[in-house]
Amino acid sequence: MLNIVLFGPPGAGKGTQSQKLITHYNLVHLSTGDLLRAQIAQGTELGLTAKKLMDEGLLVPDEVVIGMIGSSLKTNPQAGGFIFDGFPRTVAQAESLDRLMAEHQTNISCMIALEVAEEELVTRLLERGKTSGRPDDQDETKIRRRVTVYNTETAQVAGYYAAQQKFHALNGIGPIDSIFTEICGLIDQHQAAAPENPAAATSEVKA
Ligand code: B4P
Repeated sequence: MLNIVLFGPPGAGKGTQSQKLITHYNLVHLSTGDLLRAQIAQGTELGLTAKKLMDEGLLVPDEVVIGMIGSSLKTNPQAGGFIFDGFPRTVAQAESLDRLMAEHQTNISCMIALEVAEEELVTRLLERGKTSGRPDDQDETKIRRRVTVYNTETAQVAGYYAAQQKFHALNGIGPIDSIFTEICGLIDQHQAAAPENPAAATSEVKA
């Protein structure tokens, strides 16, 4: 089973690349941002609480997003694999994801991080804000707060996967298709080196 964590600051291209990866590898896309926005659209109590935090560029509590991911895993028992987009964003979320994966007799294959400088992130998100209708994309102060939250609360999640030899970083600046090709190259190397693959004994993943 192929389970990818796509990682990076807001606007790095996680959602954009996820759309291409789910088609290419036949994966189920689990974006906590999309799940939260669906709750907001339905006007649920959870959505109302999340909206206040999201509009300010702050993280939603761990138990909320962990619960949503747990439910989504249960509702997709036939999935050949998952792409986690925007999750985990804290070490507590990463630990919970490992537990959830173990309950489903699987594990995280690798994390792929897209690296993009702050000024480019701000430019991209303000541009998206012209059409997305997302309040968190329309105000530069809030965008910069999201980047700060990423740097202070989320970036350390990379170390969690690095300790498991599952972390890979890529330059997220450049044509979307070129970045996609690079991500696929990393995933394909990982699959070739996976223990369940008979060719693994002679394959090695280059970080
Ligand atoms: P998300 O929905 O995850 O939003 P995001 O970080 O902005 O990423 P997104 O995937 O939408 O954008 P992308 O980089 O693809 O989170 C929103 C909020 O929800 C968070 O702030 C938080 O409040 C809450 N939340 C979500 N998950 C949570 C969790 N696990 N724990 C706690 N809280 C959580 O793309 C951005 C733009 O860049 C697009 O317009 C795209 O066209 C453009 N772009 C992409 N690649 C490009 C490239 N190579 N060149 C030029 N432009 C590019």
